[in-house]
Amino acid sequence: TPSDDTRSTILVERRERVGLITLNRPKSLNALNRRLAAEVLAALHEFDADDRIGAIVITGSMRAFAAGADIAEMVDKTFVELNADDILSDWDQVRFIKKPIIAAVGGYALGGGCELALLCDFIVASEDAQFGQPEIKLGILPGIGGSQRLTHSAGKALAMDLVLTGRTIGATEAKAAGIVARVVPAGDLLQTALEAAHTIAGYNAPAVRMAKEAVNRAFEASLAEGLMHERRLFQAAFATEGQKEGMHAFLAKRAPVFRNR
Ligand code: CO8
Repeated sequence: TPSDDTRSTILVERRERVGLITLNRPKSLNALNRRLAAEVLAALHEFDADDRIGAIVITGSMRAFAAGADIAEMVDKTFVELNADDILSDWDQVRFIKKPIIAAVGGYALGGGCELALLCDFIVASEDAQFGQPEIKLGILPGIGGSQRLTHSAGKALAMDLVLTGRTIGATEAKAAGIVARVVPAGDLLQTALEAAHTIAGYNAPAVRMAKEAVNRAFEASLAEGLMHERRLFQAAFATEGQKEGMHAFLAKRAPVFRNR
């Protein structure tokens, strides 16, 4: 809840069955520092463990989703420090969140900000959103998955272009490239993301988890393995109450009522 808050870099709210995380370091355009990473991850874990929450939205401000890792925090780091006290691998935990996470991206999503959006399950962008991996301009390269996830979602050509030139692209180009699921006017951004999250949160929760897991397998497994995984998950869905409810409701021409577990 917003009031339980010793948090200083994010706002955390519950909107019915949706958990909303708002990145809130406006003075640095939501630059991702250690504290913000810890707070976002803690909020994600809290929502993931809470039966009252069915889906999660991460957003920033109208001006910036996040302008990247906090350059001021990183500037004096050495290889040994980064290697030993790994500020990058904190973000790996996002992968283990079972509930769907939607990124609602307005304004800048650069460097680590673009990578955080790519770590989410899908991106809803406002028309003025800008995506890029400008790390090369700072003498470095993407560090929390950009070179990999961008290549998976957009293909090698655009991934190389963005990572090597550091140029940014707008929401329309990002959508055409498969990075973004939906583009909406800036004023509709949060509402659209929340509505998608509400829709997801109303479905059979075990099936939602399985569906997310199944799509994610496509990134890590061969086609044969991914298909086998999907088949087993499909069969497993028939062990859930929600499958009986969903199908009986359809046949009885009534709306299904899913229990949220
Ligand atoms: N880190 C720290 N501070 C930042 C960052 C950042 N990434 N981005 C912006 N700020 C600060 C600015 O320094 C400025 O502060 P101040 O008001 O005190 O001078 C304030 O935010 C506002 O920024 P600008 O005045 O620059 O605003 P503009 O509208 O002129 O420009 C830009 C906006 C284009 C977004 C510009 O701020 C910019 O280029 N920012 C840096 C973008 C960038 O290079 N991002 C990549 C960072 S490296 C990275 O992300 C590595 C990822 C892998 C590791 C992830 C681990 C968490």
